[in-house]
Amino acid sequence: MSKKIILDCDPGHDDAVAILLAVGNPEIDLLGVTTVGGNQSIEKVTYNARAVLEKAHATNVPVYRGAGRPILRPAQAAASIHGETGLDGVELPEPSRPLEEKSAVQFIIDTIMSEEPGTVTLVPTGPLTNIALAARLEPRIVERVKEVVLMGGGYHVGNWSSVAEFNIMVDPEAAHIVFNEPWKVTMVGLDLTHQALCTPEVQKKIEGVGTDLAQFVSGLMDFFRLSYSQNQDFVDPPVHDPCTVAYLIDPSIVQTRRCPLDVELNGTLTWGMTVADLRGPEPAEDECHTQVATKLDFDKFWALVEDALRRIN
Ligand SMILES: [Ca+2]
Repeated sequence: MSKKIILDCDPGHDDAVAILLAVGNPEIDLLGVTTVGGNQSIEKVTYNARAVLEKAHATNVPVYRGAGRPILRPAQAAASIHGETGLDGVELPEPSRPLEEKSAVQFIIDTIMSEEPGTVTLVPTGPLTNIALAARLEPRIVERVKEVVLMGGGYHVGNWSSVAEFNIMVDPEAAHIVFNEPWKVTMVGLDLTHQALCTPEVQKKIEGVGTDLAQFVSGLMDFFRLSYSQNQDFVDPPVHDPCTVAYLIDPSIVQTRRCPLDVELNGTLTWGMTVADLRGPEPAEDECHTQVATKLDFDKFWALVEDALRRIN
């Protein structure tokens, strides 16, 4: 049985790969893509989401526009990593399917409330604004959702400050809401995603798929490599967001550890830091609803991405 997901994203080079993995893998039933202001403005990332789906011939997937700014704080974009368009480095096709009228938050609520309880997974790969607003507007989604598997945070590292990761730092209040609701939350943070490096060998395999789409992904990776080497001191770029989808397709690809998890809102140096309590033995499932991703199976992960690209067309 395929897994129903809503991908809540801010494309974004790695968000684009997450979309393609969700579209191309038969285990995933992508109910919709919702967008949130993050890597770039809400207008730009929404256009990008539609264009990536167009590129993947997935015009059956609806796109809903979400929050353009965080709950309390001013918006900030990641142009240093994703460029002025949010998807610099490639040419995007004109989306043929119109944007949906309904808001992203309403779509998330309506979908979870109308599908069978325990069947829809939320996969946020941008700031958590939409997810937090949905939980506040319709609290019943918290017990109806299957789980939340998010890209964000890190238990040992940051990237937007020394201790905070971009998605969480942009809207820490939203992250606070998401971590503190009693649904099952898996944080796929930087500790994990920094293992998902697009090495030249990986990129060659992607190009070996031999399609226009594979070339498109390679173009994204060229730009991502350049921006990560210039701004984050990486040789190869970490492709964060598809790690969430890979975990849902095959949990053996991503090892996890249950632990209490929260976000710092008030620290003068540490706001936006995700705080994982890793002391003591791993708590039992009924005692702890949050977990962090720890170790990636690199080969299996990239094989899944390659396989998804082969299946599209
Ligand atoms: Ca993202």
